Amino acid sequence: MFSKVLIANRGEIALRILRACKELGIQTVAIHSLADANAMHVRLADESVCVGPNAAKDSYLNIPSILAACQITGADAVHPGYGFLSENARFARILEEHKIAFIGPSAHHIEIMGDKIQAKKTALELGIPCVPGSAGAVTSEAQAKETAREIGYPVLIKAAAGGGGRGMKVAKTEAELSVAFSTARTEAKAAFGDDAVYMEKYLGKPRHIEVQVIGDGQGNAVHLGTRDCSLQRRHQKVWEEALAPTVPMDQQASIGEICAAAMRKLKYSGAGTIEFLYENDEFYFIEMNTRLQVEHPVSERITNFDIVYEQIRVAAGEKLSLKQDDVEYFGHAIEVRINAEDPQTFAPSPGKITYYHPAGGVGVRVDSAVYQGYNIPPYYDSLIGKLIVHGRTRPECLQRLRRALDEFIVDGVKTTLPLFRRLINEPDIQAGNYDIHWLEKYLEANKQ
Ligand code: MV4
Repeated sequence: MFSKVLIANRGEIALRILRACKELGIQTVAIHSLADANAMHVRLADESVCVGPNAAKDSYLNIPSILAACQITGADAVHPGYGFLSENARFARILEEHKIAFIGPSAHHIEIMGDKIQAKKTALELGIPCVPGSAGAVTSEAQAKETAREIGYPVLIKAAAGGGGRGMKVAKTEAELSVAFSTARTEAKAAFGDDAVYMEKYLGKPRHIEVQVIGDGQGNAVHLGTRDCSLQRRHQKVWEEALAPTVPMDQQASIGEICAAAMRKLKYSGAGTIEFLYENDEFYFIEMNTRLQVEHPVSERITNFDIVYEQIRVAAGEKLSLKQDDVEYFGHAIEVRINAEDPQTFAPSPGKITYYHPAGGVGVRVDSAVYQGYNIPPYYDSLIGKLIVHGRTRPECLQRLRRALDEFIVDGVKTTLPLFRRLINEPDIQAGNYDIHWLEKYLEANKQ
């Protein structure tokens, strides 16, 4: 096992990783920017190193500086958390070359899944169902037209280097294809420095459902069930549930097993998430994320399994501690993301938290790194905490969420808490009846 882990992240996820390290008896090193000198992750770690100024590109993304921090402190592993360097194959490779473990998949697996065309080819070969589309890159307008005729309109043109929703263009008819194709390529080039695009059938009202997996790189892998993350705004998730509320149990088991079997074949190491669109009772692979995700706690809650603890174990070369038969589901869990944002406009609301009273009690978990008196800096994302609630059933979980939202107080900055207090009363939310467009339509219809 590692003796010292450097946590290359900040905020609630840095704390989450710190807690797992402490339970494993591992020493911790926090890194931080100038702005984060007083942050909770710095206070709770055994050691800390300032790696640069406020901007993330100069601190949390500063590879030479982070590498120096590893060497100064003698850390033998790095946990990247999510965002920042978590899916940077070059960083994983540099650590490897310096005999420092990257707590995550191999640079090779990060690379395969980072290229969305290669990821889809890999998924198809592994027997994962995909959205009908082009066999690979589409390089000419003529080829785009031919592909669209095969799969049928509407079609979606996606950037190979994209993901997370950037650089997508819909064409509803052949008349729209030429403009969609050329703008998709131009935007892909501008955003990612790579104009490679591919095509898919456009699904009009899917849910976003993903499967949590974890492997040990030795051919063992399990899945920990599904999450429905359809409630999002501008590709930022705001509410996540496990298991996905509308998928029948036999289909939950079959899509999960397909994913776990694929990870065994790949000899995948670490935590991962396989993302699907779910429409007309069918799963269609879109992307794979080769990292721990923000919403991992809902899967932890329903399986009683510590994903971060296991990430560290497998990165240290240990075998996966459980088999698929050991994975059981207990009740229902929901996470809501508490952002320091205006609940109507979503404009960031940095500043000092003048009063902080988190919810508590049975079935409630709060993952947050803020405290009363903490000054939220304006330089990073606006997530200040996650409220995770559990119930034996979904209705019980919703009732507990309502109770927890009533208890939660954050004063001094605007937060998304009032949005959740409204959402919980919506019949569609109560019925689990929502797709990826539901929230944006709701916000548009309920502007004040
Ligand atoms: C799609 C799609 C419809 N049809 N692919 C957006 C983010 C990226 N991960 C994939 N995305 C989509 N791909 C096909 N073939 C609709 C989306 C999409 C979306 C997906 C998941 C969650 C929210 C979304 C919001 C808008 C569009």
